[in-house]
Amino acid sequence: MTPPPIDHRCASDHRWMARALQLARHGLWTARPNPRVGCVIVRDGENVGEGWHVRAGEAHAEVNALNAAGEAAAGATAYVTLEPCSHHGRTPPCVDALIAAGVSRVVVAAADPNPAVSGRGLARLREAGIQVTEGVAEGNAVALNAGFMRRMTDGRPWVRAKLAASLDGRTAMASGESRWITGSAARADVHRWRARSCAVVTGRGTVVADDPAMTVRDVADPASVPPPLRVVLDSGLRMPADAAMLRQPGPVLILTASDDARRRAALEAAGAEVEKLPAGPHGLDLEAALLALGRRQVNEVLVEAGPTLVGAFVAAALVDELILYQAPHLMGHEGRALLHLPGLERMAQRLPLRLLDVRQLGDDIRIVARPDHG
Ligand code: AOF
Ligand code: ZN
Repeated sequence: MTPPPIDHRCASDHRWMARALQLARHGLWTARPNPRVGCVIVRDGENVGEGWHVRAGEAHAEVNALNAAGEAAAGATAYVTLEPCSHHGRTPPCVDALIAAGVSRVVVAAADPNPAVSGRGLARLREAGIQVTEGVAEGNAVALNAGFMRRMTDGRPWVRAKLAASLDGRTAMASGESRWITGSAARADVHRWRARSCAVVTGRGTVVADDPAMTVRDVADPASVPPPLRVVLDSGLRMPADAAMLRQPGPVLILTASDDARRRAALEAAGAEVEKLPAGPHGLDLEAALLALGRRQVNEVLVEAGPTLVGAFVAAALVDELILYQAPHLMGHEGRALLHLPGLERMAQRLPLRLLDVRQLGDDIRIVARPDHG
């Protein structure tokens, strides 16, 4: 059978969009809560200007690329990883900039689900006589902004849960000791997941047991990373006001179901913000907690908590991705189990996972898996 003929324009569209996606990834840690977006301006088969969205409040990817291209943008094709915006946000609409620059074609990877844009960007370009091609490398562009897409469509963030265990699935010895299970490469990797997250979530139990800082430290240039919101789920508002988290730079939010005004005042005096939410059957309503984070423009969440809280997130089908580090040790049957998932007895009740990525980091293994919510 002869293979189908190569569509050269289609092949070069994919090549340029791959470059635009590569540029978008430069904003991985800094563009939040905005999406990561990249743009390349191509004229006569040549890259005449490129850019990406660096920080919320600053110029969008298209404007940076158009500025780099200057006059060369006239008659060119713009490759953009997200539908160009049509609204006045913190910056003017990118569609106006593309039209004013005289580009003749715009190739877009993913539509922008932001209700302020949502198809109007593409419509405005077409009305201006610009040729528009959609959906080139769409899956990659959506994956890069899974959190932004989820927040815009469902009002809640994309949730990752990080777990670290021995090869036999234990997270602490019978004595309670748990430092350190994984090695330095795996622990640095956690800081990279934190750096891309708008919020890092833990529970009051972990604050009391480990007194973590939950900051982004172990990356190349930590000062350039906007500090993620550190969130403590604390239904009874019993978090100690002298917790290490409260002495580190960056905002801390405590989500609680308690009305205790005295504790609230003490935590606020220590620098935390406190928000009251409805209670669920076992403490805080986790879905309400995620919606509260969505209202605060949180795209991606990294949950770093103990087996009870992470188990509750998993059991409620609120986890989108598990990041599991496993160290080459056996900690024995008396150690603490990875997740508290009550009520699982029969094989039919197992929670299926789909493995997305398995690799070795230092001496440890990292597994990225997605619960199969069916
Ligand atoms: C684009 N190109 O590079 C980005 C876009 O407040 P603003 O002005 O920064 O607008 C933010 C919204 O613009 C954001 O919610 C999303 O819909 C879109 N982001 N659009 O054309 C970009 N970052
Ligand atoms: Zn824009």
